[in-house]
Amino acid sequence: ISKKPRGRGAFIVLEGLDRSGKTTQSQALVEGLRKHDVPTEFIRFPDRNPENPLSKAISDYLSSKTELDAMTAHLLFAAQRTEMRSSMEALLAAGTTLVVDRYSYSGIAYSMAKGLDKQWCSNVEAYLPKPDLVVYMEITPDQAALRGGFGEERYETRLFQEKVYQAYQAIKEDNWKVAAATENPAEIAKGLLESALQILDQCQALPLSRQYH
Ligand code: 2DT
Repeated sequence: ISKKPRGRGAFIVLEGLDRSGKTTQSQALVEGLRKHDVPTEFIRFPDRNPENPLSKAISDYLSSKTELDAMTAHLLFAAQRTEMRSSMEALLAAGTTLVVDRYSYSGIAYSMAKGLDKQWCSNVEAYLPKPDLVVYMEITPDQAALRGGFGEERYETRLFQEKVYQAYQAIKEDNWKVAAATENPAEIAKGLLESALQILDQCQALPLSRQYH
C-alpha cells in the first residue's frame, strides 16, 4: 500500500482541570496516531526539566519553593511556550503531529482564577502558534474531587479548582471539541483519534495561524 505524502503535522492540544484525564488521553492519542503511521510527538506544559532555567523556575514556583506575583508567574509560563515555539513550528513543518498536554488556555485560565484580566492574559499568548484542534476534557470540580485527594502543589485546592473551572467556561471557544471526561476512557480515546485524523487531513492545506493575532 502506498502511503499518502504528508504535508505539515497537526497541532493538537488537550485542556481541562487537574484530574480530567488529559495526560491519559494525550498518551492514548499519541499511541493511536502512531498506529496509523502518523509521526507524532508528545509535549506537555509546563515542562519541568531541571536542566532548563525556565522549567526549573516554574517547578520551584509550583511546589511553593518560591513566590511570584500573579503577573510574573503568568509571564513565566508564557515564556516557556515562547521558548518552545520555534522547535514546535519546525516539527510541525517537518510533518510531525504534536499532541500537547496544556497550552495557552491553561495559562489564561489559571491566571484568571487568580483574578487577572482575560485580555491581558491572552495578549501575552497572541503571537504563539494556534492549535488546529483543542480538546477540552469537561469535568466539574465535584466530579474531579471524586477521583482522589489533592496533591501538594500550589493550585491543588478545591476553591482554586472551582475558579479555574469558571475561567475555562469563560474562555472556551466554539470550535473546541468537548469530551465528557467521565465517559469510558476507551470511548473518549476513540472519539479523539477520529477527530485528530480528520483534523490532520484538513490542516494540510492550511498554514499554521497565530493565537489571537
Ligand atoms: P500539571 O499538573 O498538568 O503538570 O500542571 N499552569 C499550567 C499554569 O498555571 N499556567 C500554564 O501556562 C500552564 C501550562 C496548571 C501544573 C500546573 O500548572 C498550571 C497546573
